[in-house]
Amino acid sequence: MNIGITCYPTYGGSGVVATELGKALAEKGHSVHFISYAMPMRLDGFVDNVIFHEVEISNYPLFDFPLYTLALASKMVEVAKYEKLDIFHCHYAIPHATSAYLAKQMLNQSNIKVITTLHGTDITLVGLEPSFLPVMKFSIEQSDGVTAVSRFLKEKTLTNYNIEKEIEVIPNFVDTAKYKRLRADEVLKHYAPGGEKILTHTSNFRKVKRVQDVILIFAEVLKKVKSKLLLIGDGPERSQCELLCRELGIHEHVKFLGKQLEIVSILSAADLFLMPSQSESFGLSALEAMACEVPVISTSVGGLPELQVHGQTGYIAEIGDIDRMSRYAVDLLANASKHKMFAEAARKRALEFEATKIVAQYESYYEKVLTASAVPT
Ligand code: GMT
Repeated sequence: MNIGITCYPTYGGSGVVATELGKALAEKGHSVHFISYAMPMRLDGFVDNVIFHEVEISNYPLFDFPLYTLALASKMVEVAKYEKLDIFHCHYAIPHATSAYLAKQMLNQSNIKVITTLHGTDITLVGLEPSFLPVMKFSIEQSDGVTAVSRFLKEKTLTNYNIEKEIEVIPNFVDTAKYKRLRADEVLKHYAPGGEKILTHTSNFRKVKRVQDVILIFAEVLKKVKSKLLLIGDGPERSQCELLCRELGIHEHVKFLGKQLEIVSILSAADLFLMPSQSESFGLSALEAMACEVPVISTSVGGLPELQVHGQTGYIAEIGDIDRMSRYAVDLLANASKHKMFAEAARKRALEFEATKIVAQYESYYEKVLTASAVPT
C-alpha cells in the first residue's frame, strides 16, 4: 500500500504513535509518506520506504495567522497524485482530518481513503471548543475510517459529538524488543549514587498532565524513602514546576532532564512512574514505562484503567488525591518483593500491546476500509 501519514511532528504521544506506525509499515514493505510541517521527532536516520514531505506555510504579511490547514491540504493533493497514495492516515483530528477531507475533494475521481485516528485532546478538549466543534464533527463523519486509541475515547467521541459512526478501537503500542529493562549503571551512578529509589514522569508539561501533583507526591514520598525524581520533557508548566520544587525545598532531589530522545536507559533505572493526569485517553508514556518493568501510579481517568491493572501493574487513584498516590508509592518502594511482582506484571501487561500485534491491526483496518468502499473501475 502507499500510505500518507499526517501527524504533529513535535514531542507528543500522537506523533510518536504515527511515526512508529509508519516505520513499522515501511519495514513490512509499504511505502510511507509523512506529510507535516517538520520532520517527526522519531523519524531519525534513513528508513527504507519512508519519505518525508514538508508542508511550507506562507508568511505573507496580510495573514495574522498561518493558513496551515490549507497548505497541508494542497501538499496532500500533490503527494497523493505523484505517489499514488491509497490512504491518508491522519493522527490527531485537528486540523489533519479536515485537510484530508479537502484534499480528497480536490482529488475528485480518486479512490483515496481518509482514515482518522483520534488520540485525546482533539476529542476531549480542543475539539469541543465552539470554534472547532462543527468542523470536527463534520471531518470525523466524513472520514472513511475512524480509529480511537481506547474504548473511553470511542465513547467520548460518539457522545460528545453526537456521532453515529463505526469507530474501531486500536490501542497504542510499544516495541517491547527496544523498550525493555536494561542495566542502568550510568544513570544510577549519576542520579542515585546513594542507592536512592528513582521516581519518574514523562510528559509535555501541559496543565492536563498535572505535573505539580507529581512533585507533591514526590515531596511526600521523600519524607519516608530516600529517593530522586527524574522529570523528562518540557512545556508550558515547567517553570512553575521548577518554582514549586524550590518552594518545597526539594529541588536538590528533583532533576529536570528536558526533552530526551532516548528514554529506555532512564526508565531502566526507575522504580516508579507517576501519571496523575487530569485527562488521558491512553497514556503511552505509562505503557513505555511498563515495558521497562516500571510499575505505574496513575489517576483513574480516561483510558488509563484500560491499560494498567490496579493492584497488579501499579495503582490507580482519584485525580488530585496526593495523599493516596504517595501512600501507594511508599508501599511499593518499601516492599521489595511486592515491587518485583508489580514490575513483572507491568512488563507482562505491556507485552499485550506489542507493536507487531497492533501494527497488524492497523494493516487489517486499512484493508477493510479500502475494500469496503472501493469504487469499481
Ligand atoms: O491529546 C493530546 O493531549 C495530545 C496527544 C499527544 O500528541 O501527545 O496525547 C494523546 O495521545 C496519546 C497517544 O495516543 C495518548 O497516549 C495520550 O493519553 C493522549 N493525551 C491525552 O488524552 C491528554
